[in-house]
Amino acid sequence: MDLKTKDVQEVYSVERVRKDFPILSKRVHDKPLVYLDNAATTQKPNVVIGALEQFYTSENSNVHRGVHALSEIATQKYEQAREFVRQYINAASLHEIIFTRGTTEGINLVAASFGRTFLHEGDEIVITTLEHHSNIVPWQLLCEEKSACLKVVPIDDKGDVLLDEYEKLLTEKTRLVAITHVSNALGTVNPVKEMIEIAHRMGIPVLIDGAQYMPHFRVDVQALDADFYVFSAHKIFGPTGIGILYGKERYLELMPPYQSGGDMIRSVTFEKTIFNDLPFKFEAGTPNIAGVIGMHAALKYISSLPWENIIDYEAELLRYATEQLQSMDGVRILGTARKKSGVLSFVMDGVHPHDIGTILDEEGIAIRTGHHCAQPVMERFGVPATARASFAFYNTTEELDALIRGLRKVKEIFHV
Ligand code: C6P
Repeated sequence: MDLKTKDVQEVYSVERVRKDFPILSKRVHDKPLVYLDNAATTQKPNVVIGALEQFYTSENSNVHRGVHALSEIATQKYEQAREFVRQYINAASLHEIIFTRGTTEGINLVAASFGRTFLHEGDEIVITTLEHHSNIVPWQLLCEEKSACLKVVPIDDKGDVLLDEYEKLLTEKTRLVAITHVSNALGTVNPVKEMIEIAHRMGIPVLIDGAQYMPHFRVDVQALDADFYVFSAHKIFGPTGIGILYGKERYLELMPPYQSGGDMIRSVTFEKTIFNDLPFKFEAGTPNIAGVIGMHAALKYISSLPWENIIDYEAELLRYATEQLQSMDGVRILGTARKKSGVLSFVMDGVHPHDIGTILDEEGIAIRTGHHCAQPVMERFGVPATARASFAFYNTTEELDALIRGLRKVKEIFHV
């Protein structure tokens, strides 16, 4: 079955793009792999695999430490990657780009450093029901430590945040708002620009969890006016174990180091340590150099793609899959927000999501089943788990047809 938007297909050739990802031609259980678990992690193009190999075969060395040739190359590549990230997200300064292990570490860094400095007894942090555990637990622990209060913005039955309630929750005691840009469990795209504006009117800084937004859209942190923005390279076709914390310089300057050790210092004596400048103050120890270089290759790759067409193409994939699922008896989609991206979460009457996942796996189809590290979302919808198909720009309608055939098989096996 073809996509309806022929124009999109003409400008954007999914078949050409698929050739860049070697794993996509793999067979699983002797069936062509249909990879629909992109919200968990994305596949890697040849250029990323090649960049990692090149680094380890001919450039491997530590950064910021040596005067020898290899160390200079590694340092140069590492810092060039930082500049590429800066441009990609349109940050004002290189001082605002911190390499982390990923989204989770970025949030933990802000909770530990900004949170411990600026949160006091009786203060409040505001999050939403849609958050991934990574954007709940660090704030919960911080609030416990500081005798502060975590407030949660409710969502409606479609999975949209209730903006009126959000506004009501903000008070003079709110020290930070931390919200996801896109929900990993439902696919809701939050109106974060509006939410940031509302918080800023009261002088409250905002952290955005961009983990699930970055694979589907381009972000401009200055246009958003986000105070902190975090994401992971592995969800944007780069390696695991590396990610970005963007923070406005004026906040990062006021924040103490998160971890301490090598590279984050200017001088150390047993009496006193003087910290290094930004961004190095937040990068203690030997970093994930290969990861940074791999992430750079991934960002270069995706920035060469026709984004306007990709956004339309992915919207078509989601529309098509939604329509197919809606027409299946006994299947309920969770998350029908005004604006959605990349994710289709569903339950099937009489079948546990894990059984759906196992039967689809036998057909070579990879989806995720479970609570998706978003248990409060599951609770809101009264289910313990869902089956979740999540898309990337390399997926095709043929793959969605395979998913639907697989689900019909599930229904046959379970007689539902
Ligand atoms: N969600 C999923 O299957 P890390 O693990 O640090 O790269 O990302 C954590 C994270 C934070 N926020 C959101 C919105 C996320 O979706 C994730 C990761 C994956 O949905 C793995 S649990």
